[in-house]
Amino acid sequence: MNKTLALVKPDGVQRGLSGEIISRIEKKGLKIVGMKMIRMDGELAKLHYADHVEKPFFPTLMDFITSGPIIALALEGPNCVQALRNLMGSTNPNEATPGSIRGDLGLSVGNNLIHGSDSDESAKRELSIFFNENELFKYERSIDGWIIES
Ligand code: DAT
Ligand code: MG
Repeated sequence: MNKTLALVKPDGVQRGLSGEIISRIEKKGLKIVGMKMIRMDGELAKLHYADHVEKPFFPTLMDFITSGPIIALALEGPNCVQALRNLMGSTNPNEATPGSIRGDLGLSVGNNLIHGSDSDESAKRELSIFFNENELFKYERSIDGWIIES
């Protein structure tokens, strides 16, 4: 089963929205197979956002993402990369549809509450930054048959 990485960003933690965000992920049916609270440092931020290091907004992004603790989640489920991206909504909360996390809870692109990997390839790379193999759990949920078509 494919995996993806979600981060509740510092604004989500500070605003007391971690539970709301994680709840939406759980209600969708995605399985949490790893979870930890950490504070990213500059080195981790550069590694995680390697594709954005040259972008004009990178210094702001770096300050923001290292400004407080985040919650990292390893998620599993069929098409979980796309499923999470759909739950998140567009990068800019002003363009994200109502019903999505960013569309319902955010107002600015720099404070958009949640990260989600954008492809299976980035998910693999990003998960390996935040989790060791022994921090990822393999377990069955008895409700899986009601969520996942066999
Ligand atoms: P996403 O988080 O939807 O995958 P991204 O990978 O393009 O979006 O960008 C990473 C983060 O950088 C994004 O969540 C918020 C910030 N960001 C992106 N574009 C921005 C912009 N034009 N101005 C300010 N911050 C931006
Ligand atoms: Mg991205």
